[in-house]
Amino acid sequence: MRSLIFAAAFALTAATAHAADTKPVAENGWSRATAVGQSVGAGFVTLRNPGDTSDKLVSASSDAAAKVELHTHINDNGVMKMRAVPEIEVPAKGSVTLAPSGFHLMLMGLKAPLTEGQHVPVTLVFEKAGAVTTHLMVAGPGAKEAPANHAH
Ligand SMILES: [Cu+2]
Repeated sequence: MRSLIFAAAFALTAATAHAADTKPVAENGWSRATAVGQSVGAGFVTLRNPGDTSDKLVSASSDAAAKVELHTHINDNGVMKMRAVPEIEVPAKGSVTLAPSGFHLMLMGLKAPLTEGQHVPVTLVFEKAGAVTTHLMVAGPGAKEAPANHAH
C-alpha cells in the first residue's frame, strides 16, 4: 500500500514538474563534534519547500570535507545500516527533516575535526532550485538533537 502511494506521488510529481519559483529553505542545520582522526561526520537539517512543485536534494558539498554524500539508515534484520541515496525528495508545500536514524548528510574525508560551537558551511544542490547555502552548527559528540539555539 505504501509503495502504491509513493508511486502515485512520483507520477504526479513527474507530470507537474516545472521550474520552482520559490527555493527550498534549509533550517536548523547541525552536526556533532568528531574525535581527532575520525574521517567522517554526519549532518542534519530541515529542508522546507514553500514552492508549488516538489524538488529533490541531489547533492551537497562543504569546504570542511572532501565530499558530502546523501545517506539514509535502513533496518537490515534489526541492524541499522547506512546507505547512500541518489536524492532526497522535498514535497511541495512540505518539508523533510534529516535527523539521526534517518536521512542525513555524510561528510566524508573531514579536513579537520568538527568542534562544538563551530559553524560548518554546506552547499545543498536541488534538482530544480539549484544551490542553497546553509551551515551546520556543531553540537557535542553524541548529541541526539540540534543545539538549543544558535548562540554566538
Ligand atoms: Cu551516513
